[in-house]
Amino acid sequence: MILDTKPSVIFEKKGAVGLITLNRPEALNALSHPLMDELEKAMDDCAADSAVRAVVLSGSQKAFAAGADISEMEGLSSKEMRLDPHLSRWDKVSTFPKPTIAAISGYALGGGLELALACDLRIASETAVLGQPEILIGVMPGAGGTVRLARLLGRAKALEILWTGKKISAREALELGIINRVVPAESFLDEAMKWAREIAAMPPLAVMAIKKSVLSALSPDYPDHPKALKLERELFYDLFDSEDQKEGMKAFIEKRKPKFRGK
Ligand code: DAK
Repeated sequence: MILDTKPSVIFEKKGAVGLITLNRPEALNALSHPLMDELEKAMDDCAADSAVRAVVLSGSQKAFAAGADISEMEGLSSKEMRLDPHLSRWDKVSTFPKPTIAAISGYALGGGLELALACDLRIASETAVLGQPEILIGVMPGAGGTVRLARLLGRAKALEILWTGKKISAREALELGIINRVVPAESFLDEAMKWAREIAAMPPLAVMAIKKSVLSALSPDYPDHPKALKLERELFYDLFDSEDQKEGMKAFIEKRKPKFRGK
């Protein structure tokens, strides 16, 4: 028997940026269990490596990801779905401490869009097609799609997308605020890498503290502003114990470029 050993995820370190590429072209990068296992492993590698300061998550020109693998879910009961370890792997992306950018080309549907929504920033090729078509196969988003779209878009727009399962163009997604930028198809990955390198060049402690504070402001655990603002302030104060804060402010005063060391 010949085993298929082709990786479903390709992980490359490109300077300070970890590039994670979904690689199941035969299924439009449908998020199978093996793929999600490999994705989790790549995210763990990025988290553990202090040289990696930002992550770009991408697919192919044709598909970022066309959703969870329908063939894996099709016969499962709700009890079996509940026992599925899939969910923790999704949390890994949404709670990842370093900056994450989804570079979307082609289809980002269902779980594919949810994966992109779990990232911090989204950049899309002008050919990108987004949507939550789960309703069209009798279910609903299960990995954050309803929550994140509701937060991003408000009730009416979110429900329109979720109830119709319609496909949304990159331009429409930009207007709605689902994605940050639309770029030409041929350069979507270059643009994402460029953006990631810019963020990776920022002082990493401040980058991560800002992310932590923004996530806390949006978290159900911190629904009221005073708590979120308190955390923000604490994180802000903490940074004053860092060498990077000293270097950053000193460099400003001395009118030179700061040299940040992540300490
Ligand atoms: N799953 C499995 N295979 C898929 C797939 C998917 N989501 N999407 C595409 N493929 C496969 C097709 O079956 C086909 O395989 P072969 O027939 O060649 O073997 C191949 O990819 C090419 O697809 P098409 O022939 O359909 O290509 P077209 O260009 O004609 O159409 C399409 C492209 C993207 C419009 C179409 O493939 C499509 O509608 N795909 C399904 C999109 C969809 O419904 N996505 C939502 C799936 S449900 C959870 C976590 C996540 C989720 C839920 C819970 N928990 C942690 C609790 C997520 C759920 C979902 O995403």
